Amino acid sequence: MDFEFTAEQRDMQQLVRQFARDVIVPRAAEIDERDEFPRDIVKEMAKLGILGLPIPEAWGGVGADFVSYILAIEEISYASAALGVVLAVHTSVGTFPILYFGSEEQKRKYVPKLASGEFLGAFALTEPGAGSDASSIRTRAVRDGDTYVLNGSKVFITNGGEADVYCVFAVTNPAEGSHGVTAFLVDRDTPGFQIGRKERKMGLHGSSTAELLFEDARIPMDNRLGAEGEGFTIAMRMLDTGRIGIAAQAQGIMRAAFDAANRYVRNRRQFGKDLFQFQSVQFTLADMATKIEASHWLIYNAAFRKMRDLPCAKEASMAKLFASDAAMQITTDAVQLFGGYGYMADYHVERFMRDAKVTQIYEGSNQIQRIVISRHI
Ligand code: COS
Repeated sequence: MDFEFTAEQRDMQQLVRQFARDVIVPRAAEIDERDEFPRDIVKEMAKLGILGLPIPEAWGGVGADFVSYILAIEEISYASAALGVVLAVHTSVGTFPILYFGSEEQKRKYVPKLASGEFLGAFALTEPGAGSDASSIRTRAVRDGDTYVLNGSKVFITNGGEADVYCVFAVTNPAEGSHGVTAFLVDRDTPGFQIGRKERKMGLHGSSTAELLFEDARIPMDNRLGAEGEGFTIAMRMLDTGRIGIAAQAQGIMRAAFDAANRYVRNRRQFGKDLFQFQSVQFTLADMATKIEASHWLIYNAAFRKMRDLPCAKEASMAKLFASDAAMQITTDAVQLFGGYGYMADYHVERFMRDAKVTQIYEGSNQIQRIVISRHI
């Protein structure tokens, strides 16, 4: 087993790290406070190729490997978890489904635009009554000649309202349960498709989370992704990969919290000593560093397996479960080390803590990750 990143992976990490530190870090607090989608930064990311990193050059992407992509999510999330999820959702579950399951025509129509960042992608599975229990979705797609008529709604859709194309899951055959679900590519300007309520969230301010409403939206046959009834498998396969990205997002957040805490305890004096000189503080930092290291190996093990086309569903769920719990613990500990200052917005660690929470919830709650893991063992 090779434990080193390649020169190309390191170069990519360096490039994205520099961009994140120069362009995103100075704006991160403002993005959080204004809670507005940072379109200008997303455009800058597109110019650098970040929105098409793991997409083959033949399809307009950079052609970087999957590990480089995961490193990029981590670096962007270190600076802003909100931008980290824009990237992760756009790529893992917005672009990959088309690349892996799309017809040649669908790939030609969408992938180059998504890879260049001209288009932003999104993934719409969750509904008001179907979150963890994804196969109980109700959005209906009824075939009518050479179109499907979509009715229903989706909630909590990342990039909702900002994306140009949505991978939407709907029931084509209610008698078939999960085998009656079909995937569709829905263009933003489809008549009958509207963006509903935009959510106000605990964290990830700046990333868009919206409701999607379908009222007799006619989707051309050509926009059905994969075969009828293949939708649930497509969703599950894409989430397997997506969860590695969310784990990397958690990794970026926890590293940012650790670095902030590690700096702070060397400058803060109480009882005549630097905080760092108290053994309890050293132990807290030691625990944080150990969790970061363990999480790193789980994530890169899953990413290497995915890169080599080896089964990775179990490893992805383990990485997401462990990294998100570690991020929650580490950001909470960071706030505690900062004391009263940690609770104040000016010191950023409270933002890291708010941002970390959702990584335990979305792309499958950690209870769902335990279901996936236990089924594999
Ligand atoms: N890859 C390929 N196929 C898969 C799969 C995967 N990872 N997971 C399940 N399937 C297939 C199964 O093999 C099964 O097919 P067969 O009936 O032919 O055997 C079918 O899909 C149904 O699977 P299963 O019976 O396991 O479905 P469940 O209803 O029990 O649900 C979980 C499985 C809980 C894992 C699934 O509903 C899930 O992941 N829920 C969370 C959804 C989620 O992450 N939402 C976040 C959305 S993005 S914010």
